[in-house]
Amino acid sequence: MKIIKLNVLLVFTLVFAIGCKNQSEKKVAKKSEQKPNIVVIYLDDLGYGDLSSYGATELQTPNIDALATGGIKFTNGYASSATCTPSRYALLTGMYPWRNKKAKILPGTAPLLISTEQQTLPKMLKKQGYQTSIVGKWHLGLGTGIVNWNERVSPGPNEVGFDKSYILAATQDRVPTVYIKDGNVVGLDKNDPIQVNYKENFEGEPTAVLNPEMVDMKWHHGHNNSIVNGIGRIGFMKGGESAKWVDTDMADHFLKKAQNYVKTHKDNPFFLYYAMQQPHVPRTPHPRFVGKSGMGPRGDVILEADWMIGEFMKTLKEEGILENTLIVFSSDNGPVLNDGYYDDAVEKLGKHDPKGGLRGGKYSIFEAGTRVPFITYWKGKIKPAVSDAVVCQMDLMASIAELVGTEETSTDSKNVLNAFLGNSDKGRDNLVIEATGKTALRSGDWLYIPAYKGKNFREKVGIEVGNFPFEQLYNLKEDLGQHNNLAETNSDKLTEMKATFQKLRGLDFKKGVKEVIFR
Ligand code: NG6
Ligand code: CA
Repeated sequence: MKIIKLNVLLVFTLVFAIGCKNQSEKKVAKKSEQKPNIVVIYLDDLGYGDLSSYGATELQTPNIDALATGGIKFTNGYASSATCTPSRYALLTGMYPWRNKKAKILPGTAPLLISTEQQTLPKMLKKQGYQTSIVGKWHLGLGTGIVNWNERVSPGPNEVGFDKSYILAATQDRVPTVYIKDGNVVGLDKNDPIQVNYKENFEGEPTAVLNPEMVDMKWHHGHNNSIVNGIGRIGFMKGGESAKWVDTDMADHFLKKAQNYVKTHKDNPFFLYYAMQQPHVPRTPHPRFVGKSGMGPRGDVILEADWMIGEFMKTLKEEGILENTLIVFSSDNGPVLNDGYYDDAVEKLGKHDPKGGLRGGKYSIFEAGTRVPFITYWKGKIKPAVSDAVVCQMDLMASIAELVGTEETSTDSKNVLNAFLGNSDKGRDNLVIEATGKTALRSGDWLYIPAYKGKNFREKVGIEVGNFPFEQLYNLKEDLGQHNNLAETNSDKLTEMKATFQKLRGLDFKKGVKEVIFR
């Protein structure tokens, strides 16, 4: 009798356990179904005023505008920095780049900047069951120091959280000018190995400075080392002929990779970091976009990028996942016209204002360096609005963590998910922005820039970088163009801002910090 009772109990427990397991499996399946795909579309050097949705009248960018008018268009959206590498570092790690001294514009031979131990956005998402991928520009270093480009290059994106990677190593103007898939150079002929050097040329190899007759796009400053496809580059490269990219095909090439990724991963939640190369130099529009903007190659590649994004959006729609995908659109730093090549960007600019009324540009601690177009779009989920909330790309980590249900984030990243989804106008209270190693504080409507050594006007690129031997204080709400320095007249605000800045930067100014000078 006892034995029978026990058996009944056992069967009961078993049935109950199986039932529970099925239920919990169902729950997991349902939960993962609900997890949205996340796509970050990141442009390179696109300015605050370069889109028609951000006030441009001389350029029409209908596809990006559709994201801006169908989502949240941020008017106070920031890259962490006024150059590429530090901004990308902050975006992917959720950490201020000025905490890492090596987070500066990197050569193509630099070692990986992100530690393989570090928290990253793709790592966090991977843990939550996401498939993760990067297509496009990397510029965060590869390998550990000396890279052999003819073997698998590691560590790289795949070692810091990306399941898949299809990248250009540094920038379009830097060698090696090849695509790298999951660490391997694409299309490499082992009998024609690649060698890369940033210090000296390889014997007998032409350069843009010595062989101007071989160059189609004249260099203005820098960009006079190895010649690839008639364009002088930064750095020297030998071999790898069959692997060299075609510059004018790059946008189509990356688009195809991004589309294929979506098509093959649509059944499970994915994270795609689609890092486009436009409108960084060298600006090489595909022939079908040449002359389309009337503004020369810079305008043409912005139209090209806009078209690519339209095609990419069509793919999300056709694959039936548009309503389950959060799209974040932004740029890594502000605009520059002449960044080292004669390409008519200055001459054909006309009435267009890439800065959109801001002061400065790429490399600048003034607003145009870091304030960039910033859009979140999620069809059916985000109600269209314009938001003045101060948000930074660094905040994607904490905000997306909240969205996918984890607390594993990074210290500098702020959870502004409600602002990203349009449920709140509240962004961050404070943000330290950075430009070529110099930092400043945005707090509320105010911007404080310490006194800095060095010249304000960088002649070669024609940009005011913001260095003055005195402190600057601006009320951005009343003075977006930063024309009216209130440091002398509003000493209370100045003192308050300085105190916050010192606290956030963790610097003891009394000990004498070389870069930052107080009166
Ligand atoms: C600079 C390059 C510039 C651009 C920049 C990186 C020269 C003279 N200038 O050093 O052309 O490549 O680095 O841009 O070489 S970024 O957007 O990737 O930060
Ligand atoms: Ca850039």
